[in-house]
Amino acid sequence: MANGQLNPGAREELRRRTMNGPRPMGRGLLAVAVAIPLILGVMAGAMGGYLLRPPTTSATSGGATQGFNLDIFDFYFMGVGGTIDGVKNPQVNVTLGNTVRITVTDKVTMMHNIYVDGYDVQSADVSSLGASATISFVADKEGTFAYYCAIPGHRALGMEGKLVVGSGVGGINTLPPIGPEVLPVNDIIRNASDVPPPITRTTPATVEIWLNATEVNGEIEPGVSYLFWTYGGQVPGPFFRVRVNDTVLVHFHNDASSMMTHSVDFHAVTGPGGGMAASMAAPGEWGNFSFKALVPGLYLYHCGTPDVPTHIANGMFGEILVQPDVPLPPVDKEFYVGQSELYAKWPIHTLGNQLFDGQKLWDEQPTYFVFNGAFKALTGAHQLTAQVNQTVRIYFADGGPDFISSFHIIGEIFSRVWQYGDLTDPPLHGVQTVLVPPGGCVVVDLTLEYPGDYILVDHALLHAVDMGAVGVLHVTGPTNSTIFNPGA
Ligand SMILES: [Cu+2]
Repeated sequence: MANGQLNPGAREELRRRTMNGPRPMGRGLLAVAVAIPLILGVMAGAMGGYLLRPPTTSATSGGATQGFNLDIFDFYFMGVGGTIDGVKNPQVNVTLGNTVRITVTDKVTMMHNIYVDGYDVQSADVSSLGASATISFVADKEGTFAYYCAIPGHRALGMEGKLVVGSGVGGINTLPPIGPEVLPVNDIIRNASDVPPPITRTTPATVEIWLNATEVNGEIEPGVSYLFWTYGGQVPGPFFRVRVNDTVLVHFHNDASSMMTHSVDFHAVTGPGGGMAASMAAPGEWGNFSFKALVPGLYLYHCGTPDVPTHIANGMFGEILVQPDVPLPPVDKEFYVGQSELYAKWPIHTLGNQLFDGQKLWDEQPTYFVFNGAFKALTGAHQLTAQVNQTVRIYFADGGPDFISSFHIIGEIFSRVWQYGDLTDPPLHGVQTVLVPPGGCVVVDLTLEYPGDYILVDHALLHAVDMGAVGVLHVTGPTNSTIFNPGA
């Protein structure tokens, strides 16, 4: 069972880092060797504020009381006693009108809890071996309801079972109301022009790059806030530029305010995990490593902390360009665009504070597709601008985590395409749409001959016009009726 294997791996990873972990290279922070329980304790304590709602332990009068015990492991529930004894994520059957009492006991040291859908009851978090918590509620709604661990990502990793009340048919199983909008929000939209200038150096060097993981409230669309997990406070993370054969010192820091452990896996790295294990850092920690940029190209980077798809979907990806010996042809403007999906609890356009929904991720049912973090982000104040007769280059990545992008610009044709971000081979010419896999990149050039608004889309058009993967390239300058004549 894959879920059962994940934890020993993660645990081993933590143990290894604790014993042999890298020493911070920068800003004078000291590496502190701490025992695993302490690391996990810090993580647990830091995540304590991440409850969907305050712990609920309601004892209400009902019929008879039915009690159940569940042991908690990473990442599943295990029935204890009675008909559920030894059953993984057991179905819990109760009689309509009875009082249900469920006690969960932590058999590991990672933080977990139990939440019951439809009844909106959540236990206190348990995070130490043998710690337990109990929920109690009256099963007054007939139907089948999910119970699961409400720590972000844990439901998707397999911590879910069913509560069947009465016949299990029907009943009220609606979403609780969306929370009020969390304010203030930060602008998490990465400006598409946020690209460092080309490297003009002609020989390799040692370069240092700095990356800070932060969890910040931003807007998916006006009136819809969401807790993004970011590199540097924006989505995608900062654009890095190095040169082939450079030695790159990566200074990865997980902000002390974070609730989660984070890391970074650079696809430009030749080495285990792309640096994921070497950079794994609990809140407030550093995880540093170096690598040699052996192969030119445009590469994705992303968080490698389990559950990885959750971390990417919440915003943790970016691009690093490894410039070739022979530079690409110069252009007038360069832009940076990253596509990804958002998986939200409530339907698209629901106003308020959205929450990540691990089940939607598990089911591969995104709520939004976005460029640079938010619904139709690269429009209005964030649109791309250029002039007639300019050449434009777009560095495009698909962070995913799960969907291919069919990148297209309505009304334009890519004059050069470095497919898959390969900068060693000659580009393609005259391409309308490029396929970009999750975990991949592409470099495209355009020449601009006629003014107007050119729309960047994922040409799986539902992803664009309805679900948000839209940008505008606003081109100003003189018209030319031999190129395009709207009145002919
Ligand atoms: Cu992360």
